[in-house]
Amino acid sequence: MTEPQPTAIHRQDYTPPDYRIETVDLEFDLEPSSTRVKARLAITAAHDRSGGARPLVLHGDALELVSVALDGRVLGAGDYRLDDKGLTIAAPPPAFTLDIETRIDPAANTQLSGLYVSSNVFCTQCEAEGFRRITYFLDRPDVMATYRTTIRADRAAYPVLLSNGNLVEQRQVEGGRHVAVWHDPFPKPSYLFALVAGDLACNEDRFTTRSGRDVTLRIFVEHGKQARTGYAMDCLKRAMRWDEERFGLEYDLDLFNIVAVSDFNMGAMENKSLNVFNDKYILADPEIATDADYAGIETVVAHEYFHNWTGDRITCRDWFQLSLKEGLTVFRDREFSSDMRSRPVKRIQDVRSLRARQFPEDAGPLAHPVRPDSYIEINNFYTATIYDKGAEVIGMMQAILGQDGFRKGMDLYVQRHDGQAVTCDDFAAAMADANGVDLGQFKRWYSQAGTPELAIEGSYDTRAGAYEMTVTQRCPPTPGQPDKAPMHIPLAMGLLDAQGQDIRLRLDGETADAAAPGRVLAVTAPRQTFRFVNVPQPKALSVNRGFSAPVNVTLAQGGAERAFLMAHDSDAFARWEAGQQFATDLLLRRAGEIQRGAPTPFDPAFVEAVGQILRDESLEPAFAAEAIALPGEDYIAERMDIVDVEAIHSAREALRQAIATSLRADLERIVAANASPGPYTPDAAAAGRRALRNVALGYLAASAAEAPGTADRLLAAYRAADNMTDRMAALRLLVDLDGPQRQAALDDFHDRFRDDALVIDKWLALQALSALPDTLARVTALLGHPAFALEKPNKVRALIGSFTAGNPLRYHAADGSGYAFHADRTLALDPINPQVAARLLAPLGRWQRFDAGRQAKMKAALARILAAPKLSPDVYEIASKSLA
Ligand code: B3K
Ligand code: ZN
Repeated sequence: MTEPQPTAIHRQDYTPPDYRIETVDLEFDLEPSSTRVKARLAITAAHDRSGGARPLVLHGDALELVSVALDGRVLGAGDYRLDDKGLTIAAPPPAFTLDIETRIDPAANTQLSGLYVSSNVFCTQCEAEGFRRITYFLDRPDVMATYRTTIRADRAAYPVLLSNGNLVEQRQVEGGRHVAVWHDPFPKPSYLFALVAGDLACNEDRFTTRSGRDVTLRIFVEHGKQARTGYAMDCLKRAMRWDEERFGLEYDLDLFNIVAVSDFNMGAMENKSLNVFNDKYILADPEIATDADYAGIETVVAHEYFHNWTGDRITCRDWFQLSLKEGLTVFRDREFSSDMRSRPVKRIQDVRSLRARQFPEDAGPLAHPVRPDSYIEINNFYTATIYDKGAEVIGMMQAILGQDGFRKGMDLYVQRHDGQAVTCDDFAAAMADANGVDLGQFKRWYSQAGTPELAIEGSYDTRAGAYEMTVTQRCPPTPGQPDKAPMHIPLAMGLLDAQGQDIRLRLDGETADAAAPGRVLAVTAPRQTFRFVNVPQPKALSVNRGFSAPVNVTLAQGGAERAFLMAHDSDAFARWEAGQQFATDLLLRRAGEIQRGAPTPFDPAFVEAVGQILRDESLEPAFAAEAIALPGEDYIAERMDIVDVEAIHSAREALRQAIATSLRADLERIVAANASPGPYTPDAAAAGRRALRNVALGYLAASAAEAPGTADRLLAAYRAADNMTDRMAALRLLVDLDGPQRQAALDDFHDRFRDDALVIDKWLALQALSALPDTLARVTALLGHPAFALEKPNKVRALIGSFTAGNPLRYHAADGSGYAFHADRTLALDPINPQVAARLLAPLGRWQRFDAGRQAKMKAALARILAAPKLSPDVYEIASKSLA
């Protein structure tokens, strides 16, 4: 590389800002290719000036400076310094007004950070550091100001003009333009600023808060899409009510706006009172959205709304504290979805995703603590660790303190810190102080990266009637952290008797009234033995119930014990987990046998246990669907010493076939019994029946080789579907089967939805996920399809992301073609949208997990990326850390 390499920023170097900005007055004159922004900032020195004034260093990126004036005096070139990082005034007075005028080019902003244009709509994305691409500013979250925003734009092209807070004034002006003035009374950091201008349709509703505030709710979308906003609106109202009931948190303005746009770097953004969303998380109707899409909308709408308190009213002091708002808000949206749907099923799905995304991150070169110590590009740290492990950490606090204790801690947190920018330590202190507990050791969850490993052994002493469980904890080394101190791990567990009932457990030394059918143990030492007394002969040990801690557990358990837990554990999560671990044992064993060329039959006890689930009518269908679904190829890969994608795929296919062959009648009965009873409804119960039916259909399709009619059957299911869930389920199975039926369905799907960008994303993704050997060739051809564009993040994620992150079998082709494709796409995308390019890069960094041949090819792909001139800091950081 010829350019200087980007440098890292360290948490320990944090210093409070030298200047405060009290008020911000913004004036936008909107033109797609030349927008003028006037900013008037009221600035005061925050430092002791006895040693003299300190320089004011304002951030700026890709700005054209038109003028700058201090207390009304226009500054000359000698009065300030301008470089590619910002604008510096050497020694300003203690209190002054700064007027800055900049010019920007939103139409050319393909990074989608700052102010940009998406399908003729002006919109902003300022988190983390996009505001500096609008004007020069102290663009850091601990600088909180009140904003007044004036927007001037062509009235015909941009009839809707929105910003944060309340609309103060709207009027027409000369030249066919109009003006809107917004004022946000709540001080906020610049990353929560938002502006939207466009020709948008609106769905309006109302919500009355529990103290009687009448709030207008509006969801703005492209014209013609209003009918698809009903579900999101319903979710919003339910989320508003839920936050009042569960946490006593009420909405604080008279207006709450949501705008959905088609080009967005992520899911959505919680700007104060003006949330901006990716279309994907707003638009739904049964024709275009799957049950998973509906669930995603519910979660994301709630998540962004919940940020109003955990993020906006109380924000982060610096970006190292990102999980303060993200982990907590994910925890809150999970609790909400659990209350709206089935709690165990939600837990299962969250754990699946934690294991698929966060555990690998924590075990690879990009591992970082929930509160990171350094970063090069903060946008690279919107990770599964910050979000999902962060939410696990909050969930463990609730497990330790109980729901009431947790609520007390939340109340104290809000009471202490409303209107402030604070740290993860402040949050933990509120929890500890409200409950009079010491969370000192627990806080290592914030500072230590890596997934702890628990080795558990249990033994029963018949004569003494005692059960001893010994737990050894170890946290593997991660980059920069070779040695770890022991963690405080809340471990929920129980013992089942031969009837499958929970045995009441009390620890040696506890009084009899401490006995309870399940316990949450505090695992705190490197090695610890828990001795339970007065225990009758147990039949099975159940650990980490409810996934009480995000750890990997090693527990030697035979198939019979796992099958017993699958059938009897009182904790639904643990029943599911027993099945997953049983299947994992079988799949790892079969993968090894495939490598040695000598497969042996699967343990019939597993297939029988699956059959029992299919026949158990007391189970909720959504749970049964999860319980019979095998662990994903990624999860099995994580458990292998050297990943063998082909052996894993073959082993998994073989187990699917074994289940299909043995349980055909049960599976057929499930498919028939759960056929859609009437018009589609997105509720959890109906979605659960569809899920169960479609998993069963998937097993039946696994035996395609034996049952030649499979492709016809799937095509018929595709055609008969009256909703997107069933249509996609059939098509997902069909894309793995080469033949005319596959093409007929794909063509039909494309023709039916060709004008619907969101649905075409599904069409792109399905083809990228196909197990067929020519998938990469098809994906490469689709890059040239008119439906694809590198400028559109949803398209990139659908086609490229689905292939690189969702299709291990074809991505890891032994010839390295998948890796070369990935490097090529990264290099093409980086100059357009570095955030998205960097986000997609993680799979290449997992090279340590593969055989020597693949390792060499993956490293070569990374090296080729790193050698490119003008690499963004985003891609540089991920690629260089991946190679380290
Ligand atoms: N806070 C935003 C994410 C911003 C990502 C910036 N690269 C959405 C959310 O977590 O709610
Ligand atoms: Zn968030």
